[in-house]
Amino acid sequence: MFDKILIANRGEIALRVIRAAREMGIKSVAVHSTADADAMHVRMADESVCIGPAPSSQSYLSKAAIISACEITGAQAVHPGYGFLSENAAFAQALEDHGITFIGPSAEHIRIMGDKITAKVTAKELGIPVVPGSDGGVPDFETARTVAEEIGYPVIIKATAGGGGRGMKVAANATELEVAFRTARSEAKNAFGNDEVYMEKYLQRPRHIEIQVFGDGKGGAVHLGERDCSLQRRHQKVFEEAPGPAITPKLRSEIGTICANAMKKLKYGGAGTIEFLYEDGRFYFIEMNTRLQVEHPVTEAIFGVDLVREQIRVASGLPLSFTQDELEINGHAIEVRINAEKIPAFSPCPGRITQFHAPGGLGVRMDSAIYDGYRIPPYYDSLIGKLIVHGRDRPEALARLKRALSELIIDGIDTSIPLFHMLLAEPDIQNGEYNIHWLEKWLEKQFS
Ligand code: MV4
Repeated sequence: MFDKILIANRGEIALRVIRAAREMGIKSVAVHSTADADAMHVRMADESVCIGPAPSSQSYLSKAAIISACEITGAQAVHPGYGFLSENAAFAQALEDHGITFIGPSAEHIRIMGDKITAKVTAKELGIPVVPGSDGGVPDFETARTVAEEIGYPVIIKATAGGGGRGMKVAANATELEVAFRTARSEAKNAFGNDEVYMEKYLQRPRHIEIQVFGDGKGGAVHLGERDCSLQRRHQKVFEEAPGPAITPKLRSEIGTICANAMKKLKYGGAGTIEFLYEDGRFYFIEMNTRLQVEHPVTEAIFGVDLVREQIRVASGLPLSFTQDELEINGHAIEVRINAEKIPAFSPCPGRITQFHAPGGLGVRMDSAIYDGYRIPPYYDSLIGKLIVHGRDRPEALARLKRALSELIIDGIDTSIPLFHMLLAEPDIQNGEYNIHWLEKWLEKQFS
């Protein structure tokens, strides 16, 4: 096992990793930009190194600065958190070249899943159900029309190099297809410097369901059920829950087994998330994330496992500390993302927090790096905390969330907290009846 690890991240996820390390008797090294000298992750780590100026391109994204920080401090491994360098194959490779362990999957697995077409082809070969569509890139409009006639309208055109929903176009018929195809290509070229696009059958009212997987890197793998992350605004998740309200034990076991078996065949190592669209009882693979996700705590709550601890164990060559048979779902968990944003425009709202009080009590977890008097720097993501509640069932989790939100005080800045009070009053949310379009439609109704 490692003696010391470096956390190449900031904010709540840096604290999350430091906590797991400390419980395992591992020393932690924080890295920070000049703008984060007073950040909580710097105070909580055993050691810290300043790695550059405020812009992340010169600090949290600087591979050379992070590798130097490892060498200065003697850190044997790096946990990348999420975002920043967490899915950067070149970073994983550079660490390996310097004899430092990347706490995550192999550079090769990151690379495969980072390319949307390769990921989809690989998923299909591994037995994962995928959305019907083109097998690879669509080079011209004639091909696009042939594919569309095969799979049937509506179709969606996606940029191979896209992500986070950017560069997608929907076409309902052949007339729309011509415009959609040409627009998608030119937008992809402009946005990503790569005009390759592919096509899929457009699913009209799916849920976003993602399966948590974990591999030991040696051919062993398990799944930890699903999270329903359908409540999104502009491809930013807002509210996540596990188990998914629409997923039965039979569906979970079927798709979970498929995913775990696929990870065994790949010899995947570490935490991963396989994203699906789910509609009318069927799952359709869309992409795989080769990192720990923001919403991992809802899975931790219902399974009672520490996913970061498992990541560190597997990276050091130890086996997972549980088998599939030992994993059992206990109750229901919900996470809401607390952002420093002004509703309804969702405009970032950095500034000084004059007062902070975290909620507590049974089944309440607040992961945040803010404190009284903390000044949120304007350079980074607007996520300032996550409130996670766990109850014996979904109604109890909802009641607990409402209660915990009523205790939470964040003064001095605008946050997304009022949005959650409103959401919890909605019958569709109380009944778990929502899909990927619900939130944007609701926001339209509320605020226009
Ligand atoms: C789709 C889709 C419908 N049909 N693919 C958006 C982000 C990217 N990861 C995949 N996305 C979608 N792909 C097919 N074939 C609808 C979306 C989509 C979406 C997916 C998940 C969560 C929120 C979404 C919001 C709009 C569109």
